[in-house]
Amino acid sequence: MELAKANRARATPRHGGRVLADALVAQGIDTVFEVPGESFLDTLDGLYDQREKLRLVTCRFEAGAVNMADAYGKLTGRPAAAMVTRGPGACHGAIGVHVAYQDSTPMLLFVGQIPHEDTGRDAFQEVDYRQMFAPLAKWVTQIDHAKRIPEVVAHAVDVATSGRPGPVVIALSEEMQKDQIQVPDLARAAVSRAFPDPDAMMRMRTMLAKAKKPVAVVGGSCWTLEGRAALHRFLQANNIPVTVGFRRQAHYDGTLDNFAGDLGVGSDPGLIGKIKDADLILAIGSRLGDAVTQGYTLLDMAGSIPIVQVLPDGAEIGRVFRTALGIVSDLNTFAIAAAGLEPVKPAWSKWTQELRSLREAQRAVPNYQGPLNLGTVMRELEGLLAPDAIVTTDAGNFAGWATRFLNFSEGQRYIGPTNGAMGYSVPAAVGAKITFPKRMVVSMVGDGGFMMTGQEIATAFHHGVAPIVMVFNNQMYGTIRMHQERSYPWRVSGTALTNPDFARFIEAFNGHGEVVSETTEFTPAFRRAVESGKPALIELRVNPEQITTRATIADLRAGKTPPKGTPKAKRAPAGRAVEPGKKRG
Ligand SMILES: Cc1ncc(C[n+]2csc(CCOP(=O)(O)OP(=O)(O)O)c2C)c(N)n1
Ligand SMILES: [Mg+2]
Repeated sequence: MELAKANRARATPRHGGRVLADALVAQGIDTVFEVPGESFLDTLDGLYDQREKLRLVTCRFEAGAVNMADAYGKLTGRPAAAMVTRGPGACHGAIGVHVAYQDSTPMLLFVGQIPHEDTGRDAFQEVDYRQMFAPLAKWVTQIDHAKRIPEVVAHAVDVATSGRPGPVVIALSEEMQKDQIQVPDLARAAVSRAFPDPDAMMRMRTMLAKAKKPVAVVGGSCWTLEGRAALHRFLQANNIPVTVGFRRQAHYDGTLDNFAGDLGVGSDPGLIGKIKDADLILAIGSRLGDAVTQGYTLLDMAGSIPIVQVLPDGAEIGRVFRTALGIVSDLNTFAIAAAGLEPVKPAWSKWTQELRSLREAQRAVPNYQGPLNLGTVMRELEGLLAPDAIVTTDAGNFAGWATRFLNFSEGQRYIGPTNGAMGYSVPAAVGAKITFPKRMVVSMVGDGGFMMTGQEIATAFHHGVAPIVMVFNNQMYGTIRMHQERSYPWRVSGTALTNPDFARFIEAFNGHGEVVSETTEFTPAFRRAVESGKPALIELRVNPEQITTRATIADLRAGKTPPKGTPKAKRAPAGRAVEPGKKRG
């Protein structure tokens, strides 16, 4: 109604930039993350007029801006917009499009484009975005005529949020943003959510009733509060052991008795072994990708363990592993329908207990070498996180500490790049905190990942929000060092790092810095970080020898002979002794 009135009352033409800003508002977008460029001055001007309704977040790096938009999409299930300039801006931002694509996050990315009349001249910063983003985005388009703006933006939102959600890239020809036109705004389409076929739901129930060892694998995006609650009701009522997919850790309440842990990188080998004994897999929202299925080996492709796979896009069902039953549905409506089914009489309580006890055994903290026990730190963090805390993660071995030792409870969220992109965590935390300023937001990141996009902490200061960043500093690209030691033991090549003083880095912004070298220092440091009310950084001085939660560098080298020419001093298995990096002080 309001829109119709505004359309009738609008007597004067608007420039394309303003039409775009109005179209975003009309489609329910409320946040734009951007790094400016002269290619979209008119759009920035349009956003100025809509500043009451559109929060404009000025970022420091396009990858950061797009990752912030991804975090917004992951946490709300709705798309945010990101805006970057042509050529270089689009290239920097591309990583975030890849994350959103692989992670099924709804998002709109606007790219300023060169003047249309110069197309094909290799003009300044010219790129053909339809080609560049073709394999990265769900849809790529370009607006060359301002009168098409409302239509394209409306369709872009529909594409980004329907079926398997994903990113849409929209290039904006420079001159059409300046055109003065009269065009009505378009309302949001009222599209109902796809419901599961009731017959398929009954078939699933029958399969479940026959099973003796079912396992659920929960993943996917755009879960609502209602959908999550229904999912928990269904899985609890049937006492089904629940695993979560890679970087989807908080999709299920880890404190419940049927939570069995995560399937991903660095997961419990005991749990992975047990999945092979299952006689029914309920893949709810999980694409059963290579991280979850341990490089497509966990299940066999012919489907000897029957798989029920629930996804919003039928084309994704059974993509690698043949399914016994595919259910095309919005995940939330599926969960609501599943919760409405009469529970079967589960005959597998021992099986559920067995899997749960594996999880509990994994959470028992070993006596790790060195003064800082990260297992204990994670267990303590569990008690320090607010009930509605949001934890963001990066790619890297450090991430294994949280997934192994920390149980997330129902109100908490955990987001990270399932596509394994480093540099995600800090911008995601800034984006999360801007989206939910009242919630505690904690970023976990390695020293490698932090130095990729840690400067986005400046955006937190600029917008007055205070996330807490935990930097796991092992002075190396630890994950790659791990692979290196497995394939080429003792030959450390291209993986050692020299770092700044991280605490002083954040203090340079007038933020709060902490250094934690010993286990007992962590809890007070975290509390001080929270109490400071400022963006905070806690550097965790990690023992580089402890390369994963389960292995030391010495373990990786065990049984192997040092290659000829390895100096005597380096033959010793200790990571600290061999790492050429500086002594930490
Ligand atoms: C953008 C990007 N570049 C490179 C890689 C390859 N890679 C995966 S993990 C990793 C090392 C991560 O180092 P760090 O952040 O310090 O975490 P750690 O593994 O040491 O805990 C690298 C280089 C990647 N996944 N993403
Ligand atoms: Mg590292």
